[in-house]
Amino acid sequence: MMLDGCTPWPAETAAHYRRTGLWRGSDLGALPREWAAAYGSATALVSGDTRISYTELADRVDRRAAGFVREGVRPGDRIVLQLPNVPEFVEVAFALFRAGAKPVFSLTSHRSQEIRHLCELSGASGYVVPGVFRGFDHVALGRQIAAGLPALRTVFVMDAVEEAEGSDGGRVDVVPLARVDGDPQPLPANDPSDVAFFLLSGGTTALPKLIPRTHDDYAYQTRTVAELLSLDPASVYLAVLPVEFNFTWGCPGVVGTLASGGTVVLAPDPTADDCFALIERERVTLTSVVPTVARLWLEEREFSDRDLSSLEVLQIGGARLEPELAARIAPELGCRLQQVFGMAEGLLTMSRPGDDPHSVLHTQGRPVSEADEVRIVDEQGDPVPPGGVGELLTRGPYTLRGYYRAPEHNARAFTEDGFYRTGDLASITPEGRLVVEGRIKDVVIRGGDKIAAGEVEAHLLAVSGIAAAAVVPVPDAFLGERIYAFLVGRDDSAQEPPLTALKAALQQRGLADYKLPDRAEYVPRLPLTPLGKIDKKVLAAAAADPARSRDWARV
Ligand code: OOB
Repeated sequence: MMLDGCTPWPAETAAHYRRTGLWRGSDLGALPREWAAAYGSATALVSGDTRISYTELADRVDRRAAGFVREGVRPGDRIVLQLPNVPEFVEVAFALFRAGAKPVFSLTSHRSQEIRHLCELSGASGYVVPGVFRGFDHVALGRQIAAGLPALRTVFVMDAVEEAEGSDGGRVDVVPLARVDGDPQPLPANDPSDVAFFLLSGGTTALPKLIPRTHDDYAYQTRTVAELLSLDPASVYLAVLPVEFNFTWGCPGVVGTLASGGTVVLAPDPTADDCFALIERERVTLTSVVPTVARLWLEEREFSDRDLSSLEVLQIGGARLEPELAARIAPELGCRLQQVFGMAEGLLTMSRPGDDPHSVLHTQGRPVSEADEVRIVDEQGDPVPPGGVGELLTRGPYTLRGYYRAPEHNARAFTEDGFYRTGDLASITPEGRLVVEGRIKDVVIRGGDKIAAGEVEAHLLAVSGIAAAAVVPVPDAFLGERIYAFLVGRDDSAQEPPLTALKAALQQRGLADYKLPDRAEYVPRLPLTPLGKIDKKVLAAAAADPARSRDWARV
């Protein structure tokens, strides 16, 4: 049974996935103990000078799970988890799985807008935070949100905090993670078909959506990708991107590496300095980055004498990888490139070890599962001729059937027969490899971060002086894309806030920094399509070509 508000796979499909051995009745909460039995004193996690063995990890997870239960966490509870790349992230996530609670993976860059929405949508009873991180006080945010959300009872804090009463009058409990500890106790097993945790959607709508990932589907995903990469106890994975990103958490990432008996090294940030040093020191064999980070690393490589010879595979995904950049990976970093196209919603495609060099540079490889179904369709939803470009639809054993608590959005985002409309444009080569050709969804992909245009527009409209707003991507050599906002001011042009004021106003509203427009331009009006919608194609073309005269603005 899946948590209320989720869409299960149809019973026959689920039975088929079980019969064919894809779904094996996994319980993510039970994994650390199973791994400890298999890999014992081997190193599971490395963070700074801290090294944690498999046995220690399982012990910590058991003690924390007991602690969460003592603090009132119950099976089915949703808990927003917002921690950086530290061992506590892994421990807390597995402890919550173990306690039957469902962590909602949020980004550390999320601020009050995102966190309040996630808490509200998920009905979270708890919020796990670092304390003050990169100058931002997450405890204060937790108190502030809890004041308006009675369901949110506890803020769990990684760093030591003063247990002073906050502005909420002490209604929310602020509990240091150090206190989330107890003698291990028997806890009920999880239903493998139930939600284990929620990932965030890159989104197309004004408010981010939650993606339920089940125990069975995620165990299947991580196992399949780990096998595809032949991971084993000698594998050392460097978690460079935030661990809560599906790419880092399970493609094969943290979970796939631990399931294989390997070592996960947590990088505090993606800088070449830090990461090259960790690759050298820990003899890292595999890591995954977005194209922007790969570009940074290539730029830094010539100035670094770090020994990167242990690195076997660099996975690159999350945004379009230019073939020019792809071609530099093997010669300049001395490792194999694996292209990864993926999404928090499920489907993953990857190039394979034996693939011919041309396809590794120019395609995003094949779906990782034999059971992944992909369709390329035209605007009417009809299949395009072989090799043609169209929207990519998919369903399969680890692709969601519905967002959490979003019936109306689900009716649009899925076909009647359960295919997820990715919003990506793709074609398939005669060899069955996917080539991402663009997208129809209204999203900016800035350095791998996904920004829903509608979300930023809604906030811009709330800024005084703005009558209309349209956000489009503009190509950028370093970040891939940046955020370009076209704005129509209210009557008086003296009232048009400049970019710095706009950014400040959006930050003031509590929007995460990575969603702030990089450029804003005022126009007399926004161009419309014949159907009366804002013509974003025209805007995107205009944004990309500053020299072009903006005739449409005067139409
Ligand atoms: C990954 O997941 P999300 O959920 O942050 O973003 C998914 C979207 C895709 O729909 C596509 O628009 C874009 O990101 N994308 C790519 C891409 N990989 C993802 N666009 C072009 N080329 C690629 N290789 O981004 C994600 C999740 C798991 C593994 C890897 C990436």
